[in-house]
Amino acid sequence: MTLTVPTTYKALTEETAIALAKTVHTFDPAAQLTCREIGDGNLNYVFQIEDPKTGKRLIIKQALPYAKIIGESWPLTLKRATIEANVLRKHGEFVPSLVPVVYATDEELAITVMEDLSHLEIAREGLINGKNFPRLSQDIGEYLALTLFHTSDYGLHPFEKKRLAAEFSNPELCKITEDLIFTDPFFDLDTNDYEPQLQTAAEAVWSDRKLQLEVAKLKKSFLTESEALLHGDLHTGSIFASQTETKVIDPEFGFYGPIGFDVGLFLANLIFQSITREGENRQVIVEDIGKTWNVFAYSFAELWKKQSVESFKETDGYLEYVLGKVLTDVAGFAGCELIRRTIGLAHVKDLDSIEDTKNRISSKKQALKTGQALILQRQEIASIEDLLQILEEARI
Ligand code: SR1
Ligand code: MG
Repeated sequence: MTLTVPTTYKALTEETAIALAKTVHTFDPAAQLTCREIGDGNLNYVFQIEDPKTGKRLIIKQALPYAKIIGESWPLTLKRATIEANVLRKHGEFVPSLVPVVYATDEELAITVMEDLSHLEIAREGLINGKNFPRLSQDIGEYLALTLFHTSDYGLHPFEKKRLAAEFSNPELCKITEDLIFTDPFFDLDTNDYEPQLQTAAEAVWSDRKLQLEVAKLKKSFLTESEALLHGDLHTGSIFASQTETKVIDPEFGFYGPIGFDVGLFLANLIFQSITREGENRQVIVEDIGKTWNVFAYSFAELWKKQSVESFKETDGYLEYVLGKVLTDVAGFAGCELIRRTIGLAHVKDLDSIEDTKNRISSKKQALKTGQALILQRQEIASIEDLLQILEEARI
């Protein structure tokens, strides 16, 4: 695929990032600003600018015209920078304390200037190091309920909802998800990446006809259900956290999709932790999984009762039907995320960083087994306890 990069686009350097920061923020004009490139994601550059005298900082994030994880052979639209900034702004209307402030954007340079969050740490890193974040499940449960309800037909006039769905059309980034989460890991393709010890387990995924049919159905939901403005890539690497704060970053995959997708991706990334931990430490994560769902479902139901614009909102059983469908989807989407992060192109450090080979392979096999079980048994899940039971039964 060829891509037209605007002639004015130029990749920032640390020097040009500083010059840019001076034009958009109120640093002292005489300040000797410093700059570090701190991006560790798959796609973008992230520059942190600081005035060492005052400690004042900001972030300039720049999209590259290709995927950093692969290189220039994988062109990628720069429009994702605008999508990301606009999702942050839209979600910020409903959860201002849970997303960074966007100070400025430049569409042609594909940059977003935003609040620095380096007093927090990436949740995935902390969790891998055995930390717990007491606010994480409460905050993410609320983030999910508020952002998803208020951008859906349950909370918006249909004209505004359809206007937003058009504004947040994000075909190129959705295609990555369609391929990397819903297609490639379920076929024997070169894009997949796994250790030789997982060959038999990977072949079992590729030859399971029932699993393929269920994944096809989940992919169809992702392709066709324009329910709410999703974050689109809500894993624990997209969340900054501390003991007292949570901030969701990086919604460049944002688009109108099925509500269960964001919830499912987040829960899957907690499930990786439930696989790698033991004893009490594991129990904390299991409780976080349950609490995230319960906070989400309770907050969504309260919003529905108090603010829904849907004519059928008081029809007996309708809210329960909607939340029941979301929970079924959550299990399925979480299952796909568990499988793709284990044998697909983009992995998670939670599993890859396990040094002991036997332990790492066994954890990866458990992730595959859990993913398959969640996808195949999702129609039987009537409560979060049922989902947690599936995690227990898949333990190796
Ligand atoms: C080529 S991008 C690979 C993965 O990184 C992003 O964070 C998304 O999860 C995507 O699937
Ligand atoms: Mg990201």
